[in-house]
Amino acid sequence: MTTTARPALDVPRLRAEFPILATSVRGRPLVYLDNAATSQKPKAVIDALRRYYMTQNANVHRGVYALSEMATAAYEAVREKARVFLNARTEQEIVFVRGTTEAVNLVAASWGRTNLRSGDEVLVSAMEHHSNIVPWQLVCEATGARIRVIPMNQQGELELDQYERLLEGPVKLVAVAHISNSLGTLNPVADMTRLAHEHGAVVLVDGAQGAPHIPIDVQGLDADFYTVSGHKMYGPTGFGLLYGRERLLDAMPPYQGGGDMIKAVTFARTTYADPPARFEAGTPHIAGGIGFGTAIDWLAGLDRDAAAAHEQDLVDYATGRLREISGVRVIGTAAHKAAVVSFVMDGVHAHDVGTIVDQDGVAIRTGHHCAQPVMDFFGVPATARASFGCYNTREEVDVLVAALQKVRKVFA
Ligand code: 7TS
Repeated sequence: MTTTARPALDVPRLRAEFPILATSVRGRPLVYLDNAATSQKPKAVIDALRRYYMTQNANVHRGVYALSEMATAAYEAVREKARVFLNARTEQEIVFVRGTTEAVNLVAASWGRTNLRSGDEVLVSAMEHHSNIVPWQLVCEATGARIRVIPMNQQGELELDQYERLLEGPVKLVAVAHISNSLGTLNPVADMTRLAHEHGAVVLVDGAQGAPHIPIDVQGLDADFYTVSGHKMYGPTGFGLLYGRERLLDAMPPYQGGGDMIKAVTFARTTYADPPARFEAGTPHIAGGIGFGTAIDWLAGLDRDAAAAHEQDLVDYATGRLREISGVRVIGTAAHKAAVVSFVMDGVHAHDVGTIVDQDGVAIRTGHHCAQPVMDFFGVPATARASFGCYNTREEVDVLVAALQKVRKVFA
């Protein structure tokens, strides 16, 4: 069952780089299948965090002493790495943030409050994570703009003809996930961006689940904004990126006020720094940024095509094996998917599924996955979700499936 041909990726060697994958949970080897929530971290990233605090720790952008200069250089070097990682044109287009949630809130608060007016429309897709819905609702409440939803079909694919129809309206911005965290759908964001631009709308792509799984080219996608959560791509928590087209960032007001984002301050008047500093008030997560840079280096050393093929194999394999279990239904069957398999089991709440498989050391997420509208659409309260990283294996899928067979017996 586990021996058919697989894409060439040296998974045992990869796994050896992740210390936590060698640990046990409840006396069983950890089977970590919750990578969409957060990935595990390779030793190189953990070492970078430790090295920073052991040898480089100082605040950035202010000291004249050697240690602060060293910390600043190490932190700022990450901006060029991030530029290359996303294929942005300039470092000025790379804003350091906490993650996708902060990135979307920044764009909604700054770009949104400046550019949205009563009567304008913001399009979000039916499969968005709450963090790509609620910030737009907040800015719509404040400006009188309104949200419209790009519908999806029963496979969990966006209805592109409906999307084109919606674009005929007074749409100012389209906010869409690159890859859905609850369904795994890979959306055709390059096509969607082209259509939006033809209608004069700006596009934000939520890349929280994109960047970990496929090489990102913001120029190729022609996205206006692209968001990254470092912790989902083998980096530390609390650090991510907002890519913004330079022309748009230049025209945007600050998001938060404080140190590091100004040119000059008097009580009468303050002038603001140019992007990206304008959007980076306060002491940042310096160690997180440096660790994130190491995660980018680590990914650069990975054969990303082979990793994507391996993850695709896991999705296909898991989908097939789950269908062998009576009463299991896969939610999200798009033709183009990545790294996520959501499912429900007849007569068993997803939380019970999660709790029982945990007894066998299997970590999966259960619940609404911060995508309640997706649950409503499919008429389920929750799903169980296995989500893969490059280090997962078919054998781990087999452990999950065996654990699910036990769930089936318990609830027979
Ligand atoms: N957008 C998508 C598509 C996501 O999957 C997530 C997190 C976010 C935005 C928010 O990212 P954050 O890094 O700012 O928290 N998704 C999940 C998940 O699927 N399980 O836990 C978090």
